[in-house]
Amino acid sequence: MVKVPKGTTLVVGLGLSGRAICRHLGRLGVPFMVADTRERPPGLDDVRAAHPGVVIHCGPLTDLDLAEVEEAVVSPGVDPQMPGLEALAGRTRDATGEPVLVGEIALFVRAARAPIAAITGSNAKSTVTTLVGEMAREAGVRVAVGGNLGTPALDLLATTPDAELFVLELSSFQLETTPCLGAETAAFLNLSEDHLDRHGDMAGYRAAKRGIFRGARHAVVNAEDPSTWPATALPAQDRFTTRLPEGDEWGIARRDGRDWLMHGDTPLMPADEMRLPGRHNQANALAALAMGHHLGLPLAVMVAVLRRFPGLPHRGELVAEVDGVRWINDSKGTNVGATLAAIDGLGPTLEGRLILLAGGVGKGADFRPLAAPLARYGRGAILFGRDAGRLEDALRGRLPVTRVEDLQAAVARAADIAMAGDCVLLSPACASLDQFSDYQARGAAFCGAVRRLAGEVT
Ligand code: UMA
Ligand code: ADP
Repeated sequence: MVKVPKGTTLVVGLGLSGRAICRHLGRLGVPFMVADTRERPPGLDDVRAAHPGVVIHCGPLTDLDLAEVEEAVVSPGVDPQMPGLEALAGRTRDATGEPVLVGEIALFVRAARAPIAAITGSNAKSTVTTLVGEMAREAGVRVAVGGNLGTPALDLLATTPDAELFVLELSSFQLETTPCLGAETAAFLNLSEDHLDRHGDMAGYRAAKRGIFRGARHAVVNAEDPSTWPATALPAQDRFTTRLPEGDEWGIARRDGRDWLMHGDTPLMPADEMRLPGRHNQANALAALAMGHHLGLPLAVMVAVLRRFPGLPHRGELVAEVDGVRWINDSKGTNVGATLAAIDGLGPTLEGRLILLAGGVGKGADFRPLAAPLARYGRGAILFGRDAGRLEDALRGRLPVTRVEDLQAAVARAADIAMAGDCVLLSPACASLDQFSDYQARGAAFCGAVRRLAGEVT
């Protein structure tokens, strides 16, 4: 047994968040040690060099004696129920009464001196987070943007010490270990199946996400998705919808033959002047506008950002058009809800002409909701990766389905069957970790394969 000494904080995980937690505790002068369940975790050499003398335990957490640990700060990828940690459940710190087991965001809340705009949801978090950040920056606010999006929240405290606003994308993993976020504005965008392998069921997943509202002054919720609504009313709340707005909702109305983004009765901008395509992105824009409005950002500035924002890489990104076939990289479509949005966004112009490339780690999801839209819009589905068999079971008989070994083979197969006017969409409905380091690597592999194809053709 390795004893964690009295008064010592335990950092669990040596990934991006774990290293940021170590840097933060180092800056505060808090005594800490580190543990990771893996034999050779990714940040080992980095942490050894940055924090000489700090004890690092690699291996099962059941090897640790946590009887006197001051606080355990776990990384988002670490399940708080994991063997070795379960004994901490329900334990509180004598000094503060806070739970002994928390995550990185709890430390962030304690240290942050500027308001927080926080965004969660099964999908569209990164897009809305980036939009709100861009809107604030363009309005002259000193803003720091990060969280699940990439830069760990705790690093923002050091990189932007004079921040006037923090815009954070937060995952269910991060919210689960945050006792009270206290956001100035908190958005819960949508809920569809994801991470059931970790949260057990939809109720557990939803409860974790709803944590975004703890201590919030203002909520932004999806009028069409009651599962995003807070359990108890907050001081202020805005609702967005892709339908005609009721009351002062943010919504869409048809005026003079065009769809307009609206706030209640007030037209804001024609939806087709946004660079982001599709109905789902109009919902994302409305959520960002509602948050920005609450933060006091000028409408003209927000609209200008929506006019120019091209979208993030790997989210419905057009890679190339080869011989009349469009190839689209939606590698960030890592769950069924995201892939449905991508298909629905493209589908109506593509009756029978969509070829979907999907597969990877399904995280326990039910793939059957993909069957009906694919039967309508799809020419075929090409499946790869660990859960290709489960996808095939869900789609069999609804459209032609082919199983291949990997993404390279899927691209080659798609090139064989695609005809001019078709669209090949990589939107895997799965995580990438069986065959890639992350969704970016998967998207980059797809883009590379498509560009090679384009090179061979031209
Ligand atoms: N791990 C172990 N043992 C450990 C610690 C981690 O096996 O002791 C494994 C985890 O199970 C996981 C991997 O290591 O498979 C990484 O986990 P981590 O918590 O160390 O991850 P970080 O590198 O800190 O990255 C995390 C987020 N990752 C996760 O939540 C899994 C990143 O979101 C985020 O960008 C980063 O913090 C900065 O805040 C990625 C993600 O996939 C993009 N998020 C999920 C999503 O968006 O769906 C939630
Ligand atoms: P997140 O950070 O939540 O994963 P992103 O902004 O990165 O969200 O988008 C991820 C994927 O979600 C995109 O690739 C797209 O397919 C899908 N998506 C975007 N907007 C929406 C929406 N409003 N509803 C459902 N899916 C969406």
